[in-house]
Amino acid sequence: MTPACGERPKLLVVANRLPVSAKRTGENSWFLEMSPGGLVSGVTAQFDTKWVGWPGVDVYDEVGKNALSKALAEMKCIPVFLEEVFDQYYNGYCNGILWPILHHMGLPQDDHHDTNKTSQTQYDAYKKANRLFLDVIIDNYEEGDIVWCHDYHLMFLPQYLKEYNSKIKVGWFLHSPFPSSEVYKTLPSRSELLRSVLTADLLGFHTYDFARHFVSTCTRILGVEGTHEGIVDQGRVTRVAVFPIGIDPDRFIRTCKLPEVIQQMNELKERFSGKKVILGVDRLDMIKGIPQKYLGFEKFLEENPNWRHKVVLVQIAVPTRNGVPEYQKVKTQVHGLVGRINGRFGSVSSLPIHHLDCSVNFNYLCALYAIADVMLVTSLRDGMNLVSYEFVACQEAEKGVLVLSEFAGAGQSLGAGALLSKNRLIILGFFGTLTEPMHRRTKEMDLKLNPEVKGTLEALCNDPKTTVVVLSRTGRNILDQIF
Ligand code: GDG
Repeated sequence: MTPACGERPKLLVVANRLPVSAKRTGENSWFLEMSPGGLVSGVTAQFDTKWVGWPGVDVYDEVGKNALSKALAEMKCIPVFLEEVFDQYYNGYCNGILWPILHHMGLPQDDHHDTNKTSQTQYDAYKKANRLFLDVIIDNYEEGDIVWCHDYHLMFLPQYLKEYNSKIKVGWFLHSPFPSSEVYKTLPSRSELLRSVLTADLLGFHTYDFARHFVSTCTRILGVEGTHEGIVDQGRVTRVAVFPIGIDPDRFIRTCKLPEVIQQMNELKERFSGKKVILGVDRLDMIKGIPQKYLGFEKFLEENPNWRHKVVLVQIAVPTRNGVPEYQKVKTQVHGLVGRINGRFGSVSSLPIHHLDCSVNFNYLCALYAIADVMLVTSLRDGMNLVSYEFVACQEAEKGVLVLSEFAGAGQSLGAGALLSKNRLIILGFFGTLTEPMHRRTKEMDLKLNPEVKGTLEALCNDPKTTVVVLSRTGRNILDQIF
């Protein structure tokens, strides 16, 4: 049935991971917690939404699966159980092969041949996982529903959905960058994945550059026509558009006003009294450039002995994808760097780097954002980077500076291009008070942004003490310019 007049359309949001965390508390009981986030709050207001995805835990017994499905149903979530394929699909194909290619890193050395046994097994598991998603959608789909597929985990799903029922409205959104065709074409299954994605009705990307790379890649690899609307193939049009993701700034602003958070801020300020605080918040992923950040910081301390005990870098390095060898390597690498830098420049009473291998709770994260003098985002490549928005939202009382890699999508959304040439000037405002004219200029430039981004930014920029700094490289050669 199509929705009656006045009814909200039904949306099935399909993503690798459901927006919940699930913990088993008994044979047939579960504790569930919804993870709030931009996407969650953004879409639920406009659509009657159901979520389809992996629940984040392996469940092997039917009793457990049924109990979890029932509990999740109350939160409008539908689980896809992926136990049999998870390792090869998620750790293998998604995060070992697709993720590095989408982030311009190319294929890991062993996977350059179609015949490679491991990558073939992973590819088969990927297809199987996409079929498991399809099965769950079929069980829950009602005529007129819109199916919105998310990210590189689900590139075969549009094709499978359309083969099942060509009338289903399908959208696909990519949260990561899309690279140039020169990088993308190293993927053995490049054509199949593109052909599948093109069966969707609408494709979304964070930035214009990613969308443009996608269109030109389709043109070069598949020989289809790219137009200003999207891709035309044998008379059929797949629309390609830019929808930069945002955050819910009010949630951050509200949290920063909670007495508990204000107390945490005071404790942090006291703890770091007399020092400037540089903050990093990233999953411990190669794309986030954490080793590069540490090398840049080391170079700064090396060249500026007078700053050695006056600045601290607090890095929250959230563990992620532990099953993928490349992630284990980067963890070892950053631990080595932290040891070396703290060993070289620390003293009994003061360490330059505070590195945490864990996440912190939301309130504490907001307190850290609020007290930081500098937020250092050094992504080598990043789809958007929400951390940079969140920092700006929390900077109510302070006048910190966001140092943002131009290789994060946020660099474009926040009007990076416009600010780049003023880069040095804004940096000079770092430890001083920002002048009114500079603020006016920042705001004027914000107004040139597209309407979706403008809304978020206007809320973020309410506080005249906050500004955005964008730098052209990854942080390595940045700190000496700041101080
Ligand atoms: C992917 C793309 C794109 C982080 N540490 C803690 C914590 N977080 C939260 C942040 C933020 C989120 O995780 C991270 O989002 P990012 O966008 O910065 O990065 P990815 O995780 O890589 O996300 C990215 C995004 O998808 C959306 O499309 O922007 O480019 O890679 O919300 O707040 N939250 C808590 N404690 C932590 O320690 N509570």
